[in-house]
Parts: sequence; structure tokens; C-alpha cells
Amino acid sequence: MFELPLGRPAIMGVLNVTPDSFSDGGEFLAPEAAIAHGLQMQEHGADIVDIGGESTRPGASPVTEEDELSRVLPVVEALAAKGVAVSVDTSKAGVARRALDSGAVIVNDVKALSDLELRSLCADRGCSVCLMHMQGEPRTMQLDPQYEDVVVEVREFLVARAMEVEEAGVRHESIWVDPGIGFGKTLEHNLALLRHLDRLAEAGYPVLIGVSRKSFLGKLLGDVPAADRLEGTLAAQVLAQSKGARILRSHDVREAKRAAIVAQAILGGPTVH
Ligand code: HH2
Repeated sequence: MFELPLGRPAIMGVLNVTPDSFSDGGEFLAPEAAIAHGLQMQEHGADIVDIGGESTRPGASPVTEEDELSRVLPVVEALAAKGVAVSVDTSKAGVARRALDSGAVIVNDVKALSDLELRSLCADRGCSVCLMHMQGEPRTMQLDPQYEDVVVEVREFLVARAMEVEEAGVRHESIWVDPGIGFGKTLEHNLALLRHLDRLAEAGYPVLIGVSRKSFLGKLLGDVPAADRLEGTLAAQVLAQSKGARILRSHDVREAKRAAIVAQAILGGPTVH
């Protein structure tokens, strides 16, 4: 189980070892480049590095277990050996098992442990898990997302899933929840989830939020590209922090951490680096 820092949110650096991720696709496909970037994020103050080998951007195609493993394993192994707290961003039990064997301590699943084998693996290993809400699947999720009340439905889904996962043997303390910004949600759905994030935080599980460089920011800012969404990312992150987010998943670790430290001082409590 990964112990979250007290007094400020944890910064989870994003490391996509993929050819097609929406913001850093192709940049870190070579293991050496991925490892160097992971170490740089560690130097910049990342509490966790989240390593993914399959893009979940809207329209992305699935990858085989073999391909996912060959992308992530060398990177997980090298970073864990350097003392990085590694999270593996996967929905596949086979990938999670090998990543945990190689030193990963967190399983981050955009499908919220819908796979029962993955659920019991996480229970056996005692790792931390992040359960994320998604409506539909990446290939089609942005076509026509619909909710009666997105805030209530996402919270109900996550609490119900967390309880199922606890019944499967994962400890309550090891479970984090995430409303899944951009995963089967319109701009208005994303804004409502962020505006009312305190309602999810009240459910009693640490909340992770992933807004970094996402397309809703591009829309709000007049179609700016992913590489030009840092200010929007930081604004959304500090507001999420003020509503109880405990883990911020970010491509820009140094900036996210500095913003979080200042925000925390204003919110109250000691400064924790
Ligand atoms: N977002 C992405 C991937 N994994 N996991 C959690 N828990 N929450 C998120 O919001 C989240 C996530 C998508 O971002 P990214 O990894 O940058 O892109 P891609 O999926 O294209 O690799």
C-alpha cells in the first residue's frame, strides 16, 4: 500500500510509453527516453510515476497484452530500482501482475477493476488501487455521453465499485477513486464534476484527479493544443485540491507541485514539500 503524503496532494507524474497518447504519444516509446523522463519527474518532486502502455484517448485502439508488457516492464523495473513509487496504468491482470513483480506499488485502472482476476490480484498483493469512472469505452466514449445527474451517478458508481472491490479483499485504506475527467463526458459534465468534487471526496476515499492537458481545457481556451494547456491545467488542479483532491495526475510535475504547495498554504496547514 502506498502512503499518501499528509498536508498536500500527492503529485503523480504521467509517463506514457505509447506511440499514440494524446499529449506525449511517441515521445517516450524508447525505454531509455521513458526512464530518463521518469527520473526527471522524480527529481522535479513527483511522489508517484504512473506508467502506461496503452493510450485511452478518445478513439484509441486496444493493444495486446504482449505489446503492453514489452512497453512498460523495462521502464517499471528501472524506475522502481531507483526508488520511484511506480503506478501501472493498466486494465489487464497479466500486465499488472508482472508490473507488481517488478516493483510497482499502485494499480491505476481506468476500468475500475472490472476484471475479476485483476481485482483478486490486487487483493492478494495489498497494492493501492485507483478506481476510475468511465462511461463506455475509449473508442466510442465521446460520441454522445448522457447522464441524468453526472455528479450523483459518478459518485454512486465509484462507491458501489469500491464496496465490491473491498468485498473481493482489497483493504479500504488502499482504495482511491477518480471521476475520470474526459472519459465519456462532455465539457459541461467535466465542469460539473470538478465544481462538485467535494461531494465525491465526502465518500471517504482519497480522490485522484486527472485534468492534465485534457481537451476540455483546449475547448475552454479556444482550441489551444495539448502542449499549450499548462495554465488551464494548474487552475483546474488547484481548484480540485481546494475541494479535496488528494492525488493530482500531471504531465508537468514541477509546475503542479509548486502550485499545490502554494495552494495548500492558502488553504491552511503547514507547508509540506
Ligand atoms: N487519464 C488518462 C489516462 N489514465 N488514469 C486516471 N486514474 N485518471 C485519468 O484522468 C487518466 C488516467 C488519459 O491521459 P494520458 O495518459 O495523458 O493520455 P493517453 O490515455 O492518451 O495515454
